[in-house]
Amino acid sequence: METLKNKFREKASQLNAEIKDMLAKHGNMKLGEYTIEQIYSGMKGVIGLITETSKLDPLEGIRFRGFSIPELRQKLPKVKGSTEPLPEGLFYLLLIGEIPTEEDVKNITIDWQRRSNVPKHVFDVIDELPVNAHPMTQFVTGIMAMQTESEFAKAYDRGISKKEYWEYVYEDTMNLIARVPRVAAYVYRRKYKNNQHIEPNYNLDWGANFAHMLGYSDANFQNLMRLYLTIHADHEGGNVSAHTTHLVGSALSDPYLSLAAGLNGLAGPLHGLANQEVIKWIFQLKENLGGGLPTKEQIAEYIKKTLAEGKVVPGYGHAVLRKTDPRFTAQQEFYRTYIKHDDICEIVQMIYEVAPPILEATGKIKNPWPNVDAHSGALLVHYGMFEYDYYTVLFGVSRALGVLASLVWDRALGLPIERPGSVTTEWIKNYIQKQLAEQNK
Ligand code: HAX
Repeated sequence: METLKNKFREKASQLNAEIKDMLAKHGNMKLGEYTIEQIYSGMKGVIGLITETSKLDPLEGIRFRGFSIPELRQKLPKVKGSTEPLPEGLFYLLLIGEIPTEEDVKNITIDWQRRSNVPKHVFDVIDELPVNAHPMTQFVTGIMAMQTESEFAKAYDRGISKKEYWEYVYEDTMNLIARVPRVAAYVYRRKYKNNQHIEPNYNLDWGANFAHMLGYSDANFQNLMRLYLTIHADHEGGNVSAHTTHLVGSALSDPYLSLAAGLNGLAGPLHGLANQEVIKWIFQLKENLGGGLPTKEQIAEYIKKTLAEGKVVPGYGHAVLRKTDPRFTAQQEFYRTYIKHDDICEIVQMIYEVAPPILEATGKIKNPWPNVDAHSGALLVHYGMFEYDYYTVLFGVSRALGVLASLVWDRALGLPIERPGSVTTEWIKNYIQKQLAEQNK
């Protein structure tokens, strides 16, 4: 508990000294150039952010502090009898940069249990929303209502030194992570289970307790949650949810406001909402064919129809990745280990065999391979969670780990308010004319 904070203090002070020295010596070194096309295509490939927690390689996929997903499944502490890592361990790794011991992880579990009380008004505010409001709307509303608890906002209001910012952001981060599963589970039980809520079980770890509060007692569902919450946590800094949390935090909006903003970005269908879209798309495919398992030919036809209607094939493509997402592969392995046979998971596998050449043949899709969202829903359906419009909330609970660990680092490194330049198309046109005139001289 205090040891984690002290350990972070040490790491942050080391890195601050290194950055200061590096900037003094190499601050003027050029990193690269970018093109006009990159500006019009969402700044892809333009390096403009510092994110310490993870790095995405287009071919290899994500590495959390240098560790790949298969390495983490091996190295991070687990509960006895489980093959899946505890998300508490991933959080420690993201924050501190080292693989934690079992004791480090146990301390985090206990600390989060201690901090997990959600004030009643948060549930009251959620209850004011119509029950048919999207689960992400209810979840984010709950987080916004919980902003009354922000230690950072209170401390800033009292007046604190810049040097102390990270300490309060750390406290908010730990409180938020402790509390978001409770809010998320409340939304689930309110919307789908007649408001029959389940009290937390303090004998369980963070992921298993979340599964319990959702109403799932199967040991393998608990394992799935541990894996799910670990692999969805972080994907370097430029994705919409991470970048938004960082950007809003750069104005010194507190972690509650920053996380809520990031989660609103996660709720977009090109980002985290793709996980619900995948299952919706598969259910519609099955329905169109009158139920049962489709053939590969039928799946190919359905993909072509989706493209012809000007829609995206959900779960495929990525802004950075250019190969199968290792988060997809980890879920495939989970299926093979724990489930072995399930119709929807088999359809996911068939889509994986059929979709990439069709997507590639369009000639414009840069990455025809599946991303994390292509598989996650099928596993949830297997364990009885059919309510696919809830899936992005699960993603959001996990994403809180990564974006909040980064927010603590942002304040510890004293990163300033973010303010990239922008230009008009008129400006670009004039710039091109000037460059061409220069060249023709
Ligand atoms: N189906 C159909 N068309 C696709 C496509 C897909 N799966 N992926 C990309 N394209 C299209 C784009 O819409 C774009 O078309 P236009 O030129 O007509 O605008 C073209 O191919 C080039 O896009 P790109 O450069 O390959 O991809 P982007 O970096 O612009 O977008 C996306 C990346 C992930 C948004 C995109 O691949 C997509 O829409 N995929 C489907 C939705 C999805 O699965 N999103 C989840 C991504 C992972 C994630 O963030 N999870 O949270």
